Amino acid sequence: MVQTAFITGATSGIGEATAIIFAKNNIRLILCGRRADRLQTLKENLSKYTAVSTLNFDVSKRNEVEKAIKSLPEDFQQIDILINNAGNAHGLSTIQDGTIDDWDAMLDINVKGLLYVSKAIIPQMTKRNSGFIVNIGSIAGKEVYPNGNVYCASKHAVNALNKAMRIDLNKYNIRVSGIHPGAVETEFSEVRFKGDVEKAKSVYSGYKALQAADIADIIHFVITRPYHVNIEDLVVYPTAQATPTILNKD
Ligand code: NDP
Ligand code: 8X3
Repeated sequence: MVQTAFITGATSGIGEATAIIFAKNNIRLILCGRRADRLQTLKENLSKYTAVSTLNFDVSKRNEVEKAIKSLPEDFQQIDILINNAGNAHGLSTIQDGTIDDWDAMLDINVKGLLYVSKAIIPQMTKRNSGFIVNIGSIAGKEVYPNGNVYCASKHAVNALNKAMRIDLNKYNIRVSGIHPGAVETEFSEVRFKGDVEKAKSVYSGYKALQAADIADIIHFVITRPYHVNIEDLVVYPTAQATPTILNKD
């Protein structure tokens, strides 16, 4: 049976790479993000493989989320796979120096955004007694590191929600998986360092970081196991990284 996946944060990095591997494996796509131009380009590129619909909204705006999901064309309304991926770090500083705007952004997008999207999609899955939710956490959701404070808190929340979903949705036959990557070379650090490209590049220099396609490949593996198999939690590091702060650089 051809399945439909709803991917948040599909305009770059892990979300975009996941869209590509899903498309090549004949999974229908609902691609989401705030950058409409990128959604359009991705749709043009992937439509040769599969059916693609796009939704342009901000996950942290509850009304936008609800309105966008309600607006899906009829043949995209059944969502079999939800990839809760949208999110970013904003800033990297001590708790005493961090800004409340950055804290708001991380909690609103990484935690509340994930909840708003899930709340809109879970009822159709419980109704059908079937579905798959993949939550993209982070090693920041497993360990706290210096200056990571609120980003780590937001990803610890994702880790908790991943477990909570698995518990609450258990009786509905819904699979729930958390994937927690270490350093992945995407636009993530550019966002964290507010457009400072050189600083962002230095995060991934001197070693081979994970690539977005590595995580997408793992997501695809996880969602293609037989239905009775649920890979509930995966922590994925680059070989050069042992903990959030121990990195074997040249
Ligand atoms: P990118 O910056 O490349 O991608 C982030 C994606 O999230 C973009 O598509 C962006 O789309 C979307 N997004 C951000 N804010 C919003 C918002 N308010 N509303 C809707 N979409 C939003 O980073 P990654 O691909 O690396 O990050 C993807 C996920 O992986 C995140 O949850 C991140 O925390 C997690 N992660 C990343 C790691 C890394 O080292 N890169 C490691 C561990 C976890 P747009 O701007 O168009 O809205
Ligand atoms: C992204 C990886 O180590 O910057 O979640 O938190 S880290």
